Amino acid sequence: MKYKSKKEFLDSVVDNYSDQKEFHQAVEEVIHSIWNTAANNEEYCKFNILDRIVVPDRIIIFRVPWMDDKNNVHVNLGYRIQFNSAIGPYKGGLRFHPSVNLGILKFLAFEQVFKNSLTGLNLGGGKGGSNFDPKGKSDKEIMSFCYAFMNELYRHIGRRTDIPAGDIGVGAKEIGFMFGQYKKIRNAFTGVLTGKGTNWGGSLIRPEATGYGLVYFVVEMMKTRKHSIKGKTVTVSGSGNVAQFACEKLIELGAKPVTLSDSSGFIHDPDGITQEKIEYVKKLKSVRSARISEYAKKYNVKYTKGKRPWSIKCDIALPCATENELNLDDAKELTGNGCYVVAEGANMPSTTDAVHHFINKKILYGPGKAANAGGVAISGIEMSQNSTRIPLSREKVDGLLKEIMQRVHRTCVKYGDKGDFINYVDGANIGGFVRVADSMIDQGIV
Ligand code: NDP
Ligand code: 2IT
Repeated sequence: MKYKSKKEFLDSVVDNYSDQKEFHQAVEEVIHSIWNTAANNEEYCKFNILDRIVVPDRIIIFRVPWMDDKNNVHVNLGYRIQFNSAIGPYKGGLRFHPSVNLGILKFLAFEQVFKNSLTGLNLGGGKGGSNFDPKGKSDKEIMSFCYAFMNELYRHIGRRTDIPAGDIGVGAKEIGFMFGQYKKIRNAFTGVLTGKGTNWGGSLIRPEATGYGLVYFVVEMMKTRKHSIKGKTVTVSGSGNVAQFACEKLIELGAKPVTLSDSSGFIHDPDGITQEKIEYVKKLKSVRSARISEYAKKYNVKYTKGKRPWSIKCDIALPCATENELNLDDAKELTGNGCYVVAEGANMPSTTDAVHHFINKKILYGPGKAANAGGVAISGIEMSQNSTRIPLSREKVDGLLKEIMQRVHRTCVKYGDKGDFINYVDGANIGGFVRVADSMIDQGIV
C-alpha cells in the first residue's frame, strides 16, 4: 500500500483538487467504507486501484454560445465527465442549473460509477451539464441552448461510448431537443440519450423510475425490520421528477406523503398529498419557474418560506431535491421526532455529519447511490430496448425495476450487515467498488 493511512490518501485528493469540496465529500464517504477492503487486497494495491479510481478517464469542457429571444448572445460552460468505463459505456445525467461547476459534476460522476455498478447492468459512470439556468426561459430559448450544447457534445458521445440522460433542469423536453440535434448532425437515429419520448425510443416507466425505485428500496429496507410502509407518514423534499413519482408510489402503497419543497420553501399538507394533488403538481412544475407555494394557496395549507421540511414529524424522510439539503441539525430533529427511515432520492442530499448521525442512531439510512439507482437502471433497460428494437410493456419494465432495486438492496446487505444493523453506506460503497475494481484489474493498466 502506497499510503500509510486513510488520512494521507484523502489529504492527497484534497491537495490535488483543492476547490472541489463536493468531490472531496463524495470521495471521503466512499474511501471510509472501502479502505479496509482496498488496503488489505494485494491485487488492488499492486494495480494502485485507489489512485486510479478517483481520477476520471477524461473531462470535456466547452463553450456554449446561444441567442435569447431579444437577440442577445450568451455564453455558458458545457461539461461532460467520463469517469470510469470498466464495466460499460459512460452513463449518467446532464444537469442544467446555475450552481453547476466542475466539483459538483465530479462528485456526481464519481457517485454514478458505484451506483451503476450496483444495478448489476453494464454501465460505466459519467455526468455532465451546464451552468445554464432554464428558469424563466422560453421554449425557444431552451431549444436554442440545447442545440448549442449538442453542437459540441455530439462528438464525445455515442450509443456504445457515452449515453447521457436527464437530471436537475433536464427533463423530457430538453432530451427531445438534444436528441433532435444529435440526429440532425450525425444523420443517425440511435439510442444515444435515455429518457426519450415513448414515441421515439423511450422506455415506459423511465420518468417514474427514480421515484418508484426509491420507494421499492424503502420497502426492502423496512422488510428487514418486518415493518410495512402502509400508514406511515413521509416527508419529501423537492417537487420535480423524483419527488413527484416518489409521492405517487407512496400513495399507491398506502403511505402518507405530507410535504414537498423547492428552492424557495416547503408546503405541509397534514391530511396527505393525494394523487389528484400530485397531478396538479406535475402540471404546475412543467413550467420551470413555477413555485410550490402555489400548492399552499390552492389547497389552503401552510407554506414555509426559505426552509426545508425536516422539522415536520414523520416516520420516513425522502430528500429528493439536491445535494447537502439535510444537515446535522435537521438529522437530529428528524430522529428526535421519531423518524427511523431516511432514503435519498437526490444525490448526496445529507451532509457528512448528518450521515454519521443516522449511522450512529442505527436507523434505516439508504444513501443515494443505492436508493436512487432505479432511474439509471431503467435507462439501462431503455438502452437494451433500443438495441433489440423491441419495446417492453409497462408491467415488464416495472417488474424489472422492482427486481433491480431488490438486487441493489441484497448487495447492500451482503457488504453492510454489521449483525445488529445494516450499514447501507458501507454496503453500497463496497458492493459498488468491488465489481469496478475487479474489472479494472482484468483490463490491465488503461
Ligand atoms: P428536477 O429538476 O425535476 O427537480 C429538482 C427539484 O429540486 C425542484 O423542486 C427544485 O426546486 C429542487 N432544487 C433544485 N436545486 C435546488 C437547490 N439548490 N435548493 C433547493 N431545492 C433545489 O430534478 P430531479 O427531480 O430529476 O432531481 C432531483 C434530485 O434527484 C437531484 O439530486 C438529482 O441528481 C437526483 N436524481 C435524479 C434522477 C433522475 O432520473 N431524474 C436519478 C437519480 C437521482 P426549484 O424549482 O426551486 O429549483
Ligand atoms: O443521478 C442519476 O442517476 C441520474 N440523473 C440518471 C442517470 C441516467 O443515466 O439515467
